[in-house]
Amino acid sequence: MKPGSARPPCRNPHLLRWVEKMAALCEPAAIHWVDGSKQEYDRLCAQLVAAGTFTRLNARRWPGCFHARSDPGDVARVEDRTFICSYSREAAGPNNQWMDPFEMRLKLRGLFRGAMRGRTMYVLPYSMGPVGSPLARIGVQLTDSPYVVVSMRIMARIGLPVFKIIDRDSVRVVPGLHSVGAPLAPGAKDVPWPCNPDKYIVHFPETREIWSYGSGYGGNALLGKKCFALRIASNLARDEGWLAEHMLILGVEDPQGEKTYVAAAFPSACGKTNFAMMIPPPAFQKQGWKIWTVGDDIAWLRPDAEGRLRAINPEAGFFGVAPGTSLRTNPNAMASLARNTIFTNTALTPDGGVWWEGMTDEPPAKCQDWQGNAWTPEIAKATGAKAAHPNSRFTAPAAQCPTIDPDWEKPEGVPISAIVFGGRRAATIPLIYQAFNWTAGVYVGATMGSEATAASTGTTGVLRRDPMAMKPFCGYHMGDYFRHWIAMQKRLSETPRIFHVNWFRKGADGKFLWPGFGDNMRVLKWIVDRSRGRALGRETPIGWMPRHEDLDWTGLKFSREAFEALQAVDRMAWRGEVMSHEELFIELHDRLPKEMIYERELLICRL
Ligand code: O2Y
Ligand code: MN
Repeated sequence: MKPGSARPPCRNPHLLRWVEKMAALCEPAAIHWVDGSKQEYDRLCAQLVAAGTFTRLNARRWPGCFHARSDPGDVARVEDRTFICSYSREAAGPNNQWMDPFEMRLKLRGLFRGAMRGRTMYVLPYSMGPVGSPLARIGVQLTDSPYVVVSMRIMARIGLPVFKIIDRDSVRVVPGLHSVGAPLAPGAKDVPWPCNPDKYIVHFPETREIWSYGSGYGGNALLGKKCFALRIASNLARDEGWLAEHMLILGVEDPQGEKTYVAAAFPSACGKTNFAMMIPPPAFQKQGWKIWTVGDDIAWLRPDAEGRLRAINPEAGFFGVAPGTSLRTNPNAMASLARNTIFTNTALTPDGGVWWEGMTDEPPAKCQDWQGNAWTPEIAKATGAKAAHPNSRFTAPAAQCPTIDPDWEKPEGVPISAIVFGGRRAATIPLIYQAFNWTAGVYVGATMGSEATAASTGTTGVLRRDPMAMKPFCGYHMGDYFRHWIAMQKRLSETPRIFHVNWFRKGADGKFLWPGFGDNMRVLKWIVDRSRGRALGRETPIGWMPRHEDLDWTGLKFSREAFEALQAVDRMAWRGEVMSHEELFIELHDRLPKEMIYERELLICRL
């Protein structure tokens, strides 16, 4: 170990050797073994304040909260710099950017050589899922970013309890090497957000490794989230017979106190966090309906000994989009982020608070925008400048959510009765329908699409096929992924029912046809009742649909005609839709399971 290193709190020889090798490559000035304690967190936050990376927020209004401003060139996941370096290009599939793993290793060795000079290398052990849960998996991230360490303390379970598991069970660990790619020359002054314009987010699926270079932001840098819990875990899941999915998990409690758990996959920026924390309409609350939150972004689903699909949220926090989050749209998120939260790229108000577009009806009279410039509503009017970056985020502990499910950390997970797919579609796709069976449901998920918004790189309004919301996250060939989904049915004694929702259908006047938010509860109730075999529906060419009388309208006037417009299946438009499925299938043809072709043909016949 380098001089000045603390003693490793871990004896695992593989881990010790790897840390030593990576330290020899990256040449950090010191090594810090992360214990995960509150004292360590406080020390690192104070260090980040001193470095100018963090601003401590007004302790009375925002207790325990910090604000960070990233480099303007490091504000989001970089899909075009993300690689799946499997041994063969075919294994990665056309859905991933591939590079020869030997070439990539050579490239990375060059980039990482001396990359941590002048910085501390943190050895950060983390558990995705409750520590010790049979569904949890362990990773160790080496990083030169203290911002990443404190963020990971919110987003995952980290530190000594994880080292203990590594020592006790000699479990296989997913190694992740991360550097912001900004070595410090002796005596050089650091910048508040070091990073490198050259970015590489690289996954080696066979060896389960992650190498991330150049970014300190979100999904690029907090390796437990998208890199491990989705891209690497999707490979683990395929090999081990489970599912690693881009899904929220919620529990619906009915007036009798019976809980039904639902997992839902919506593409990025389609309201997963809002849905996961939904507050039912007053009339439903009065009857005793309640929504419980298990997770807002990722679900690991595995059949138990009885063949029941069980799910855990592998994360421990929310990395939510700030703009649009308010007491009106998501009071539970607002309560979750009211303390002990890190805000990145939001605006900073003169009284030491944070603000973002949509947080309040009235903007502050003045503030500093996400880049530290003076911002006023007048400037915004004249220039269109946003106070907060559209992808600004809050990193908040999930345990602070008022609706966090009492069983959210249950080691065996919660039983899943329904799976919901959804996207942002202005036309054609009805509010809600149920797939006829598991394979038809896999087809529904495989062909789902969404009209692009700010968080992704596409232009607004352009339809992007995003199978199971996993396009940016499936760490292998999407055709093989569909095959794995189909095969999962055989492992299940009871298959969850599969549904598709679209909260975003618009009328001829360009207005949304559905009020959304709490009223989504009406749809969720039908989903729960269908999954429990106690609700009626009508058969249509695309699946089972509720009739007007099948939804509970208590407290909302929504006419039969309006509902029929929302649920209309326009056969001509659907034929166009099915034709466009072919584009996706052609792209995946070499590994597309036959079942997908059959399902498409059946759908065409029904239309
Ligand atoms: O831009 C980023 O790094 C964050 S992306 C993200 C964060 C939380 C949940 N989901 C996503 C996503 O892109 O799906
Ligand atoms: Mn996501």
